[in-house]
Amino acid sequence: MAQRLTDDARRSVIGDLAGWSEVPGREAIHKSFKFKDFNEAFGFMSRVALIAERMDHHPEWRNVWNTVEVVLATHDAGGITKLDIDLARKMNEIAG
Ligand code: H2B
Repeated sequence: MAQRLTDDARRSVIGDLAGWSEVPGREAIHKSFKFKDFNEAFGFMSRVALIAERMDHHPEWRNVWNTVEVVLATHDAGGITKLDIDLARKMNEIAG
């Protein structure tokens, strides 16, 4: 199973992830992605879904028209692991 990051590792790595921050009161990270319209938002979700499935690591997310709110945590580990960081980086790349 993926190992939870230490407090120090978590802080430094999240500091380098544009737009991502820690969820208050929970060991998880979140970001709100904003797109031009629903088509772009859903296109982003579709591309991410294929990668998430390949990683066997899945986001908690919510879409309202052009916005996609994402929370990442590793449920099996009860916290944030490298899998969350890797998926967050890929989401940033895909969103452009
Ligand atoms: N996604 C996330 N975010 N955390 C997990 O711990 C996780 C997952 N575990 N996707 C996987 C699937 C697990 O539940 C299945 C059984 O492999």
